[in-house]
Parts: sequence; C-alpha cells; structure tokens
Amino acid sequence: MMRWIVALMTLALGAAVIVTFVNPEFTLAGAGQDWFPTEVGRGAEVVDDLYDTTNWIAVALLVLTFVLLSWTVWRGAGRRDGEGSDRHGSGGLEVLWTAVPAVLIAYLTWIQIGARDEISAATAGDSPLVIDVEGAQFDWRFRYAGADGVLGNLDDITEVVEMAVPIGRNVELRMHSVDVIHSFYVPDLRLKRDVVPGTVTPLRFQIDPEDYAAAGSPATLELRCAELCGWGHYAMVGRLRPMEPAAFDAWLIARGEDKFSNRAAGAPEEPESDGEFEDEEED
Ligand SMILES: [Cu+2]
Repeated sequence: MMRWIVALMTLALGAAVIVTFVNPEFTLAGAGQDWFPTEVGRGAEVVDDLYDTTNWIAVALLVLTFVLLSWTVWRGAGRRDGEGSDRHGSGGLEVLWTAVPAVLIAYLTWIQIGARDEISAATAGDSPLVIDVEGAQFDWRFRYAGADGVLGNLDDITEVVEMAVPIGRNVELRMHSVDVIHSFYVPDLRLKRDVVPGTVTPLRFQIDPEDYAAAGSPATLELRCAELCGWGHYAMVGRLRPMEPAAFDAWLIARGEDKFSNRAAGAPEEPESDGEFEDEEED
C-alpha cells in the first residue's frame, strides 16, 4: 500500500510540473500566440523553431525522469526488509547516461550552428545601414552617419532611447559599451547580444515588411537591456521605431539639418531625450 501512495505522489508531482511547464504552450497556441511576440525580423522564425525543439526535448527528458523516479520509488518501497540495494557501479548504465546526453548536446549544437547560418543568410548581401550603438549606465545611444555617409565625424546624428530603422533594409549595429557589460535585446526581432566594454560587437538584422505588416505594424519595438548592469538596469529601456525607407531617409536628412541650424543659432548640441531616466537623475 505504502509504495503505491509514494509512487502516486511522485507521479502527481511530476504531472504538476509538466502541466505548469507545458500548459502555457497550449494555452497561448489556443489564443493564436506563442511565448514571444509575433516576430518581425528576417530569419527570426529560425529562433522560434530552435526554441520549440529545445523546449520539447526538455519536456521529454522531464517526463522520462519522473517515470524512472516513480518506478524506482515504487520498486524500492516494495522491499519487505526495508534495505536498499547495495549494488555499486554499472558499466552499461554509465555508458548509457554518458552517451545519451552527449548525442543530445551534439544535436543541439548542430541545429544551433544551422540556425546561426540561416539567420546570417537571411540578412546577407545589400550594404547595410550602419548604426553605432552605445550602451551606458543606464541608457542607449545611437549614432548615424550624417550627409557625408561616414560615421565618426562631426556631422553624425545622435539619438537617445529611440532608434529609427528603415523597414526592409539591412541594418548593421556596431555595439560598444562605455562602462559595464550590457545586452541588446529586442524580443520582436529575436535579437539578443552582449555589448561589452573594450570591443565592438556587430549585429545585423532586417525588419521584414510582410512579417511587420502581419504583426499589425507596431509603432515601436521594445529594446531592453538583458544583462544586469547596475541599480538602474530596470530603467535601461529603449525602443526601435520602424519606418518606411523613404520616410526614414527624409527623417535622417531632417535630423541633420536640425543639427546644423541649432548649431548656427548657438544652441547646445544635445541629443534629444524622452527624459525617462534623466528625470530621476536630476532629483
Ligand atoms: Cu544594462
């Protein structure tokens, strides 16, 4: 009797964990959603496939673990003398539990390399629009080449918090940090990459026009810092503003003209800010 109670309790615990873990997939799928917001980046669906594959392998292993655990408890509790087995070592089992994870890890590595190549292929070709991205405690700064098309000189256009990007055009970020490690994370694009002081990290993407329209053409895409970087980490929020290519070009030219008219009028050359974080700093 005892062993059945123990085995059922173990199974119930296993089932509860599985339901908690697996159920959101079905609930969200029923509502026509996924764990993530609808992807709008070229090649981003590859990340979703990778996520699903990894997730289902984990669920299968979880089920297997609980079934084996329940069986062990049930079998052990049935021994009348109350003694456990004194068997030590099992060559066959050790080979098995080394070989199976090794094969799984090799498989996961293989599909991740494939996914990386597919994502790179999706944004290959076309000389990209280059944007310099600076991560700093605790905001995002963006720098575009001015009218001369060259980054890193006086006519550069600087923005804070919001990065305008053209839809359907390759964008290449050159990311760097002025202090600690940050992480550039845009869930809608399935993009996440560390921004590390002392080095420049490139990151390419393209907002796919069809996917963007299918996602309901959101006015902005959330940008988060995904690396705990200090007390203001929670406020290190930015956004991407997708724009039609013609509107983007016009915006960039206008920003360039603003800058020079401001300078001629003697205005300080300060990037605009939405004040989200700066307000707090003044207190
Ligand atoms: Cu950060």
